[in-house]
Amino acid sequence: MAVTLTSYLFDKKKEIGHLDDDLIILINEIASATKEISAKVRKAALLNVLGSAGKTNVQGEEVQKLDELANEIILDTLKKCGKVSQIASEEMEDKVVLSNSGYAVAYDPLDGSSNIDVNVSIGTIFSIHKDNVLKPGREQLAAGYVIYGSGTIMVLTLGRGVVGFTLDPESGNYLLSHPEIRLKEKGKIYSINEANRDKWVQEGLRKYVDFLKGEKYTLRYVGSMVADVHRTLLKGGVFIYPADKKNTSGKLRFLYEASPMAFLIEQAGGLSTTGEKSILDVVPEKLHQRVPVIIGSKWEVEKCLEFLAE
Ligand code: AHM
Ligand code: MG
Repeated sequence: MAVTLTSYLFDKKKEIGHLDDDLIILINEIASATKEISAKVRKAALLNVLGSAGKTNVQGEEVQKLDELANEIILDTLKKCGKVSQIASEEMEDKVVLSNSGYAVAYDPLDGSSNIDVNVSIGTIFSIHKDNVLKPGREQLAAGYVIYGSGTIMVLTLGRGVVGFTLDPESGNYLLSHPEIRLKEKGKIYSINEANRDKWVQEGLRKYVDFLKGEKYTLRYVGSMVADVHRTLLKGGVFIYPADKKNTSGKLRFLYEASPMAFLIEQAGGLSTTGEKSILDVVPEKLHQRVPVIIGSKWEVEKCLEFLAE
């Protein structure tokens, strides 16, 4: 019999101390919101929601109509579910404070926006803390993403390994399809926007990428973090968004991109680093702060650190 997300969560309650009924309800509510987003993504070209919303977000990036729609679906769900203290979103300048205690959720409603209009994989990323969103990644109680690819898959960690659920279009349920996601110790793929090579601040990074080429690695770069991390989790290798001359702390945001993805990668047996320390040890000061990201298989991340230290 297929295991639904809900039955999986109730089953894990005995093992995982912090997994209480409220957290289970919250994760289920987030899952429901992503089902709605998945349906909109699949029909986007018919709903007239493709293209730009005609404005820029707090980071100065162009907002897509579907970004806005996805943000509203999740925001509405979180506000109504009664379990949430704080909400932070890539699409909102300030956090929403609902109460002093409860679960704090940071999310990127639709990551990889530039891929929306061309029907390439995009995703929703979420991170759950106790009470306050502005906390180090290591204190996350749960984190995950939903990839809207050829199928819709939710990948989740509760701090005890990583599992995946595939949305069954017939029953409308997320069903356990990846009971244990473990990263390979070493892969064959590197994933970085190499067009920025001349702008990278560290010479060691250029040498590292050249080294991987010499080792016969292949390059895969979707430009949707969710898709690039999903592939890295399942096939191994390394995903990097480094600091460059334009983005001096990299491009990816800590709270709802780097921190949840680093938690998933480390929980699957991989490593994460900013180049200086584990991404999970960064203490965030600002809601939308950015951080360099190097995540993936242990061998590649350790090798990268060796090159950066030279
Ligand atoms: P977004 O949140 O505005 O979609 O931007 C984040 C995305 C990531 O999904 C992806 O890894 C990165 O931007 C790609 O950036 P670039 O086009 O500079 O390579
Ligand atoms: Mg994003």
